Amino acid sequence: MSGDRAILHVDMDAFFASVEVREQPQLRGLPVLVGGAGRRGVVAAASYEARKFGCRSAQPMAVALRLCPQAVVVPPRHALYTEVSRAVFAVFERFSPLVEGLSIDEAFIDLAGTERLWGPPRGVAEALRVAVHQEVGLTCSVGLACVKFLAKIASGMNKPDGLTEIPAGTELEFLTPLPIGELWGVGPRTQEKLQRRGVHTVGDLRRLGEAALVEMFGAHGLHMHRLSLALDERAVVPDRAAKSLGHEDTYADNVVGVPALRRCLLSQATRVADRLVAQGLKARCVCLKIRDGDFVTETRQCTLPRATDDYRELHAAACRLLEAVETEGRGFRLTGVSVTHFEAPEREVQLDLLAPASEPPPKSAALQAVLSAVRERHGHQALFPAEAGSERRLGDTGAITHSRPNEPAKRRR
Ligand code: DCP
Ligand code: MG
Repeated sequence: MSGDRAILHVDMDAFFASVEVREQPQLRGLPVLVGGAGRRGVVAAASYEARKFGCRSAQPMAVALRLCPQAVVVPPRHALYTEVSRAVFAVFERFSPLVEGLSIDEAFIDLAGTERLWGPPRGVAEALRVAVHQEVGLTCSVGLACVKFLAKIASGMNKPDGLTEIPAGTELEFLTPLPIGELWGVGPRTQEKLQRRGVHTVGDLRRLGEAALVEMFGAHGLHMHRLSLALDERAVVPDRAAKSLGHEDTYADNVVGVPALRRCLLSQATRVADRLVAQGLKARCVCLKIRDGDFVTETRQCTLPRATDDYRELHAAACRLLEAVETEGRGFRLTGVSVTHFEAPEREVQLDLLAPASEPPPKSAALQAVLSAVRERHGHQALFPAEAGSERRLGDTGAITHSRPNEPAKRRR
């Protein structure tokens, strides 16, 4: 997988049930159901022995017990599972700083830059599985691929206690026979619509083509088409890192009029771009924050057609957002530009090769990197776009914002 991204998706096997078996070794080898035993009880986790009888998570306990009357029912101990989850994530974090938790027992791990320390990705995946087993006493299943969604599909393929690698270059071959429902974001309604067009597998979807998919589903169609080509530019965003970054300024005197506001936004777009470059990130979503003299705050956001770290693209987006703000007769005490939805830049480069010729010239990326590097070394005023002007700012350095607006909803840790 050299030269490519290497992403692991790790998912613990029958997590709650396995923790209970670890705690009560007499349960090993038995069908175990963790969940409420009452009349309305639901199965949270079923051991693989219980699954042979058709028992599943989210099943009413009464149904599970009808399928497997000899199952041992164990009431859940959530505090214990949270503690074990922390121990498991601590092992993950030894292998890479780029760990993104999806739920209590599941994470993406980006192995970028770990090769010198840990060797090739497959070996890392094996070592991680051994470490989790030795140190926490549980098994997990791991998928290894060049993009997130493939790693996630792969981890489910050899459960429990499995390792599935999708070697670089075999992604399309792997995807072709898969049912479309395996793709992220392809729910029952989308599946039904596609099946009416004779699309059952990812290969069928690819053959249907981008134009037809966009016509049927808009942006979602484009997204599905890209997935069918194994293109998934989503970065592994570590939980500890910011999921948005931005810059805002509070002004000594209210800023009045669109030209002056645009200058403020240019200054902020430039700072945000510099920080994106410094962190090797590009962002797809731009957010404008603006507060008037009466402390009325408005925020607006938009999604860009492609991820960027270019101050001009960020500034243009912020100015478009400004057009939707009523500026007549108002003075503004604060403006801010922030970005979210980061993508891995190396993936972007690859996409550029496939993109139509209307993309900005590569010169722009090089220019942004040079400008950022100069400002990094000589301070922010060293190479500031002349049009940015110099509104008198208060709290100029303290206004860097970091937040995590995209905390995965499913997370239960
Ligand atoms: N969980 C729950 N209710 C659900 C699904 C899951 O309480 N409807 C809890 C119990 C699971 C844990 O979350 O043990 C992890 O969920 P998974 O979907 O990863 O399922 P398991 O880890 O139990 O099994 P698998 O081996 O399929 O991952
Ligand atoms: Mg699991």
